[in-house]
Amino acid sequence: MIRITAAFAAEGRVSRVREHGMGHIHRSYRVTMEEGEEYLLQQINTLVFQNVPAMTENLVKVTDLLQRKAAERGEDPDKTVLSMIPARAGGYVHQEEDGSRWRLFRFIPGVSAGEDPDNLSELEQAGEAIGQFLTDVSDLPPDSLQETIPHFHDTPYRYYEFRNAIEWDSYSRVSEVEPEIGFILQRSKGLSVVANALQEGRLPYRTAHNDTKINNVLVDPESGRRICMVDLDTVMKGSSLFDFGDAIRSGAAVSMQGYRIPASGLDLKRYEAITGGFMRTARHILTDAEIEMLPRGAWLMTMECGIRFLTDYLQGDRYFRIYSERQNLERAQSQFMLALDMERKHPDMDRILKQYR
Ligand code: GN1
Ligand code: MG
Repeated sequence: MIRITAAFAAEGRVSRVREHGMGHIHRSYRVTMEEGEEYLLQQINTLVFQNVPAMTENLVKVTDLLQRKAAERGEDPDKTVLSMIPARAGGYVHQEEDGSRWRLFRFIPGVSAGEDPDNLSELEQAGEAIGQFLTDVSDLPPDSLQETIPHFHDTPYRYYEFRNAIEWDSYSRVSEVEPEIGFILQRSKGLSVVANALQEGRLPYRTAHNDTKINNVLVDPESGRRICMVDLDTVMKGSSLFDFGDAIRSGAAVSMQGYRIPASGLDLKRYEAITGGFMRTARHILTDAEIEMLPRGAWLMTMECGIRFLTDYLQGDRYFRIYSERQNLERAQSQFMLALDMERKHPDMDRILKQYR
């Protein structure tokens, strides 16, 4: 790690390296220099992000814009916007002899939101951060960014991949997951409602973050205020429904006891906190149709995520990093229970949203 860090234009000598975070995709390390400067060293998962140049170009565009926006607001961009440190050999990506590819960010001190899910004001801050992000990047036309992961939130396509995984059954796991498969098949029509609305122009495409898991929001541990969004690799053409939806999926869920399988439910207080924050910073850019469909976005992101976990389980856990054998199945089960609870609570979700229009 010391040698790899030296491939970048970072000042000083490394004094400490620690593994950082629990992301499912890249491997990240927090690097502390003798003088106290800190960086985030990241090994890019090139199985997931196959077009590293496109991903890097997007990142440059997005971080440049965010830095400008932060400066306009009178913030110190170094403290509130992710920025990459150039590689000494040129560009922003360093390739090792073994083919692994690395990049270095300035480290932004802060903690991930959602660690204490009962902290409603923190969830509200996270909602605000996501809405602010969407507003900031609305200056970038959706087609000005490249597609870093094809079909990322193309739910009908995710469903098609899931059907293929059942067909192949390469790991003989299909018979074990019949109830989960049935749950998805029953809901297959609903999976294309948002995709159709986008295609037919009833919902606008926007530049979106697309991976707004609540722990991708950084907050200041002292003041509790939002700092920024991290994990910007999937910033590209998307929809406000995806960003709102994934925040609710990940930040408003509460784990439920007493089931045979891992189960989550929707906590309406957490939902309200995130919704209130999000609407405060995003309302003015959203169309009526978008606002109306936000709760459906939450359900859709939950179903889609469950389908992706289950597909990965059927395909032998190639995508999401696992720490135990059935973890992707358990992750999927928990998403489906959450989606089911959202179906029950849909009227409440609508009612709460209306208060913030
Ligand atoms: C992945 O890396 P992480 O954990 O922030 C995934 C998201 C999923 C999430 C589920 C690029 O995000 O789409 O919603 O796991 N990111 C990518 O936990 O696939
Ligand atoms: Mg992450």
